[in-house]
Amino acid sequence: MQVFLDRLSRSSIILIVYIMFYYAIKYYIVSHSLIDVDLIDMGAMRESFDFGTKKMLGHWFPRHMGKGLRQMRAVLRKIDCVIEVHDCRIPMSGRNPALQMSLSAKPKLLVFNKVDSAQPTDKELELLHDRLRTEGVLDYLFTNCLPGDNGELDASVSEVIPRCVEIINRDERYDREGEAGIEMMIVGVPNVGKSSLINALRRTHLQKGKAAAVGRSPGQTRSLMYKIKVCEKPLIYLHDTPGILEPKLKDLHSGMKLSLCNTIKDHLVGPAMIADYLLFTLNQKKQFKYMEKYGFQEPCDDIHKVLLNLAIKAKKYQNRKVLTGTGSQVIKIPDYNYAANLMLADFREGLLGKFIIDDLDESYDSIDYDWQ
Ligand SMILES: Nc1nc2c(ncn2[C@@H]2O[C@H](COP(=O)(O)OP(=O)(O)OP(=O)(O)O)[C@@H](O)[C@H]2O)c(=O)[nH]1
Ligand SMILES: [Mg+2]
Repeated sequence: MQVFLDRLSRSSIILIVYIMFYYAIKYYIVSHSLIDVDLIDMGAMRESFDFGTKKMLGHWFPRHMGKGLRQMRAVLRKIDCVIEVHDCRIPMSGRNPALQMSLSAKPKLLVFNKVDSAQPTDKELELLHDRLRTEGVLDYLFTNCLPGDNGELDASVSEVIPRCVEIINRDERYDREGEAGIEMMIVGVPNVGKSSLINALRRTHLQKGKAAAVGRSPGQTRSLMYKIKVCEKPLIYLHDTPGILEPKLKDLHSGMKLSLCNTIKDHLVGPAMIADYLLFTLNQKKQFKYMEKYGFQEPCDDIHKVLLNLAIKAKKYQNRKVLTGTGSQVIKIPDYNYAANLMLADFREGLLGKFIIDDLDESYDSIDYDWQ
């Protein structure tokens, strides 16, 4: 009996060692063959982006946007100047024609915020200037509302109020004798930094703390915030508004660019699809910082390989139930969703390159839009 037990325990140890060895080899082969994915050469880069069967992006026009628009129209009469804020990375596709039309009656300053993430070249500044001039837009500024490492705000913020005052004084309709202060409204698509600009202006001109809530994801400001004081001399109040998207997006490329800049909730388009568009854009724009960031030897234009690589490197897997001949089994597969979200977060933090996404020398048709 003792001999039998000894043999049994010896053979079970051998069996366990064998199984462990088998799985170790299998894991090594699978993980290494996936990590060393064949990253393809530059010749095979995509010329255009295939949206597949996706003809429409998920629309995001929640109730708070409709309410915000109504509130904006209600106070518009009292407003002396509108500050229209845009994400500088998408100076063309990020502009909402519906908003532009509804507020066109008022003097306006266009602010291209997040200039730190766009880092426009002289050539791009020239192209943008020419485009804006053809639209009759001469009043525009670039701002960065994020404090620097020393905690100081960028000098661009202090240009906003003097420029608005100049625009208001130039306007013949301005006659507010006896009124207590100038009232301005800040508008734009979600997440471009409207509330951040208000806080930055308060800090610059009043040395006061934050008055408007700021957040990383779109839809932070959900209803109009009336009369936030931003300057004492002259006395200026700003109305903060919720970001408003067009109910109907202009085209798929504009929609994807808006998604890349986090103005549309990611789940409406899908992180993997946005990550694919990001990869396509990075390669098109020859922004290859991602190679160093993710340890690739060469550029790659295949989102499946990239996401697989990132998920395996981060050891992120998902359990997936599959049916086999002997019943259902749970297997681990690399977590694409985690990898896609990681890529998007890296891009939005500027870790994959800081550049203008729109092609400024490409023809851009501003569309007639019935926003009512
Ligand atoms: N890189 C960079 N990020 C900025 C700048 N201004 C704001 N942000 C960031 O952009 C994000 C959105 O800022 P908010 O001020 O909440 O934007 P918003 O337009 O008010 O957003 P909604 O209220 O959702 O429409 C936050 O994470 C800010 O820190 C900027 O100049 N540069
Ligand atoms: Mg806000």
